[in-house]
Amino acid sequence: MTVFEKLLELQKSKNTRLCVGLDPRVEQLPKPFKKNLKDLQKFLETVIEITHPFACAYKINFAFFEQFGYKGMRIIENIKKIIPKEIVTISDAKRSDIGSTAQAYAKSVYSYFDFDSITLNPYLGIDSLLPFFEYEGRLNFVLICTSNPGSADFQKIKLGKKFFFEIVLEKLTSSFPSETLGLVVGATNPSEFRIVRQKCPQNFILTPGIGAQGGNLDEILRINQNLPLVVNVSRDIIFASSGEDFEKQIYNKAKYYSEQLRITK
Ligand code: OMP
Repeated sequence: MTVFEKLLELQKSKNTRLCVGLDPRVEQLPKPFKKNLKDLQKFLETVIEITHPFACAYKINFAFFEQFGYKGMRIIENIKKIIPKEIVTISDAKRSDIGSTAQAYAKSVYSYFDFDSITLNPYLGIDSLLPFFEYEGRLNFVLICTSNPGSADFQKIKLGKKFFFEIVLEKLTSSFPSETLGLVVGATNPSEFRIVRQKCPQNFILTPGIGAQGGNLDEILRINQNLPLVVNVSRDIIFASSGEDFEKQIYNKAKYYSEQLRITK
């Protein structure tokens, strides 16, 4: 079964499009935890235990682990093992490089860590992405229009009547089958989301930017209807509370978003 199929089936059976983002900050761990790496792992184990019934995917952002060197990378390995096998795992590593280096990056994420999916940066060109697409059945999420203000600097430059990101999108869709090509579009960009959705009704879109970044979920759901979508929420779920009640608040937030992201109401 491809990751595309795995994600679609799980979304149907759990009736949700929620991806929980595991972006831990040691300094923000809730009160019962000490501000060290051992407790950071314990915290993530608790988050997974509480949220897994509500999620179709987990997105692990490597930055929050890499900053601690090999000790952080070991936490990725440890928490990856406790994520239930049926749930899709996305490594948010935003990789790409010249072909031979990209091969090593792809081997790390798909062979060593054995993630289902990865986030990729397209700006080095198609050859920088190819090694990831050579791993059969995986779903590669390529950045199209990101949620940060700087997405205007390059992605939204107009070339004639088109945005630069539309030209990138056209090149990507003519290079890779839709079952292997996921697209990242920030929820803070509803009008750009509409353009991408019109051009690519078949591809999975991964949408971050809900919660802490203020994206409008209702608008994204209206634009998307029932086309393949997975919506990431990180801080607003995992750091729902800094106090003793953190477990209850994480549960409430995960349940809330899971229900908002039902496929059938
Ligand atoms: P919260 O704002 O805490 O929900 O986290 C958002 C997560 O999505 C972080 O891991 C970001 O690095 C990631 N992200 C964006 O916020 N915007 C983007 O355009 C793309 C991503 C991503 O590729 O996941």
